[in-house]
Order: sequence, then structure tokens, then C-alpha cells
Amino acid sequence: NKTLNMLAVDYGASSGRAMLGHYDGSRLQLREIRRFENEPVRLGSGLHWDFPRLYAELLHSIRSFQRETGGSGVSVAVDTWGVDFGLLDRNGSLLGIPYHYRDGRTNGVPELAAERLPLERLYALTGIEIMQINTVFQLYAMLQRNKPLVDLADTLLFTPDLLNYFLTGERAAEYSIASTSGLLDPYVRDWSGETMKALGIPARLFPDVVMPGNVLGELAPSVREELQTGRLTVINAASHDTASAIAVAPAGSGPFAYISTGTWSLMGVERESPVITPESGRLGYTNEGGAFGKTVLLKNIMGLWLLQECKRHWSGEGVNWSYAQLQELAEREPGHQSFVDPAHPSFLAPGDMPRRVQDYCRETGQAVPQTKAAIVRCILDSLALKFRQTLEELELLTRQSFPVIHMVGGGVQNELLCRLTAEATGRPVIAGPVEATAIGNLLVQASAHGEISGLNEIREIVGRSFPPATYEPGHTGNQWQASYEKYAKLTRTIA
Ligand code: LFR
Repeated sequence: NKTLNMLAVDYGASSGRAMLGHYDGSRLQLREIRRFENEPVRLGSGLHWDFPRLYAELLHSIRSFQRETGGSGVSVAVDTWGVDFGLLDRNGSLLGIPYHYRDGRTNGVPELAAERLPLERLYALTGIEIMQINTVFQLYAMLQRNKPLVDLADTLLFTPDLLNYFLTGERAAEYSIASTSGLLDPYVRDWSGETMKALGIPARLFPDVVMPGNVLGELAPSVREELQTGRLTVINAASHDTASAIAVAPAGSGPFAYISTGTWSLMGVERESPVITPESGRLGYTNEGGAFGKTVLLKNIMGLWLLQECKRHWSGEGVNWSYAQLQELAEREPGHQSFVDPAHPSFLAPGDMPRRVQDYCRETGQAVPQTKAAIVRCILDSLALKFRQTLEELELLTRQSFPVIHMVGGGVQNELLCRLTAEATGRPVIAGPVEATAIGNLLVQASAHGEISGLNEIREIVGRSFPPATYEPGHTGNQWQASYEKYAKLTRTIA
């Protein structure tokens, strides 16, 4: 076995990190070599990503990586959140500043698009939950309001593909990130011509789809010169962060559900083929591309975003509590007081989240949480209940049962959330690894180098390298049952 030094640059919605991965043929070691903020910028009425800054961080990360490894590094791959993109003109210049998916220009756009393509048909064609943030609706909004820009565009590249393009000069659409767009046919794993045609989205914009593990190319000569560095191979990992994270749940051979938690919580199951039925559409399930040819059936849950926004709001008021402190305070709360539906549209945009949580409770006739601790506990209880509801729906849709839940990603550090999830669902929660996304990115790179045979081997390596923690459901089932009935009524899907 060869030893491999590889670099994963993982961009999250609020921060990014560069991780040096050292694979020795049996275990993976991780070291964070750089961490940076990712702060969206409001320019006039638009909410944008600070793209040049994000690209500069990639260059800095490569520089540190080469220094740390004495030039022995073999490859780099990036992964990011889904749905966002940049447009290139004929000469390969970036047209405009990539928008943030929380930008308001897609408000009401799904309803508008439905006049040309019924949303049930769109779902049947792509298997992607109708969310206004999806690429398909962002593009449709641009066609209504800024058509000249689209007319000028030659190529659309999703965020990781765009970063890769500036590194290598190569244009490609990696399958897992492309699948988040709402423009891909999940059966043939290629663009959905019917969707584009119906909505007037020009098919010429879309480059060829490549699978995770594809060797995209080498650093362009100009980039090597700028970095004063030698060769480095750029690989397409499963470049959607969610796909990378799910691939490394250290599961055994039995069925399992997963929750990948960061800003979002993505809960679902891994499959060989999509589940696209009127029922899965009505319940808001999405079918995305995974690593190693898997399809992941999942629900996008607005997870810890609510908590992140509360924390941000409070620090604006001068109260700088850490997540650990907030968790400790919430731990001492009685719990089961009031609940919010994290999917409610009022929680999507950045803003005064504590007030919105209180408003939601008031408007739904519940006790209004008065303290910071009570607000945090309300959010965490609600998430745990949302996970239970999602598990029931997944079991209904797949006619399978999932006796364990694997929880991966940054949210695993919230031990209270892990425990509440085990209690609310009545299933053991196997928690870890925290850095699942970067680990998934690195192990897909290792497989591209021919050092790993597939998903089973990846999961064994993860289990050996990052032993997980287990949370048992305990004995509070009755209380959770009562809370669940209240919660289910609130969210009016299945009881
Ligand atoms: C998680 C994630 C989700 C996607 C959301 C928005 O980071 O990638 O999977 O739905 O961000 O792109």
C-alpha cells in the first residue's frame, strides 16, 4: 500500500476548513491546516458569496498543504454546500458575483415556474424536493429579471466546479453537486432536457457530468506559477458536502438511517435507485447523487441554522455564549414545553431568530419561551421530533425499517441533540465522525488513486480511524410520544 497525503478543502455556509489527510493503507489521519470564515455579503438588494475570497482561501490552503507535506502531496478536492453556481462567458470570465441561496430573488418563483412546468412534473423528472433555493428556480428568476446576463453566459458551474475551474481550466459538472440543482434526471444521471426546455433554461450552459472520483486535471501552469508549486492533481470528490459526509457513516452491513448535521440537517437513507412517488413528493423528499453510484433519499431540514442565528443575534446584543455554554443551559431546562416546525418559511432568511421562534410559539398558541436557555431547548426538542417524523416517513416510503441512526458532521458535538434524538426516535444514535465531510472528500480521493476498493472499505477505515460514540434511547418514550403528537399536529403532515 502506498501512503497518500491529500488535501480536502471543505466549504460550509458559515466557515471553511482545509484538512490534510494522511492515509497509510489502513487508517486516515486528519489535521486541520487552515480555517476561515465564510461571510455572505449584502450588495444592494442582493445576497452574495464572497467568491474571490473563497478562491483565495483555496490557494492559501494549497500553499500551506505543500509546505506541511514538503511537496509530497498528491491531490486536492473541494466540496461545498449545494445549489449555488457562477456563470462564465465565452472567454471564461466570471459573469457577476455568485448569489447566496438565501437571496430573496427566488421568493415566489416556484409558483411562477409552475405556470410553465407543473411542480409535480418537475419533481417526477428530477426527484428533487421543490425548494425555492434550488438552481432551477434561481435560474428561472434570472431569466425573468436579468435575461441579458444569461444570454451572455456560456457555461454554468456549481460552486465546487467553479473553484476547480479556476484551479485547472477544466469545466465539468460533478454528479453529486449537479444533482442538487433540480435539473438532473436521477435515473440516467444526466441533464433533464425536458425540464430545461419547459422552463426556457438554455441547455448549452451545462457541461458534461462526471462521477465522484473523477480525475479532473492538474493545477494550471499560471496557478502553479502563482503558488510557486509543483504538480498537484485536482480530483472531483463527491463535491456536495452532504454526499461526502453520508459516505463515511461507519455503518455495518445492516440498514441504517443517517443524519448529517451542520447548518442544515440532512436526514435520509442510502439506496441503489431513487424513490419518486406522489407521496415522496408531497412529503418533501429529495433524491440526490451520492458517492460510489448511490442515490441518497433525504429530507433537507433547517437544522442548527436556527441555533446559529440565535447565537449570532445574541452576540450582536453583546452576549457571546459558546455553543457549549448554550447546550449546558438548555440541558437544565425541563424540555417538552413548546415546539417549532424548523421547516417553516419564516426561519429561512437570516435575522432575529429568537424573536421568530417566540412569534411562532405565540401564533400557534403555545407557551412562549422567555429565556435564551428555553429558546435553545425549544429548538433542540423540535429538531429531535422532526427527526422522528422524518424517520417514520422514510420507513413508510421505503417499506423498510431502520433500527439505528448514524449521525455525522459538526452537529455531533451537540451531545444534547444526539441524546434527544435517540430518546425521541427510540433508536440508538451512533455519533461521528464530526469531520465527516472532509473525511469523505479525502477517502474518495484515495479511491481515485486506486487505494480503496469502495464504500464498504471506506466505512471500515472510518470505524478504525474515528471510533464513534453511541447514545441509547433510554426510558422517556411516553413523554416523547405525547410531545410527538403535539408536534405532528403542529406540522400537519403524518400523525
Ligand atoms: C448542506 C447543504 C444541503 C443543501 C444546502 C443548501 O451544507 O449542502 O445539502 O441542501 O446545503 O445548498
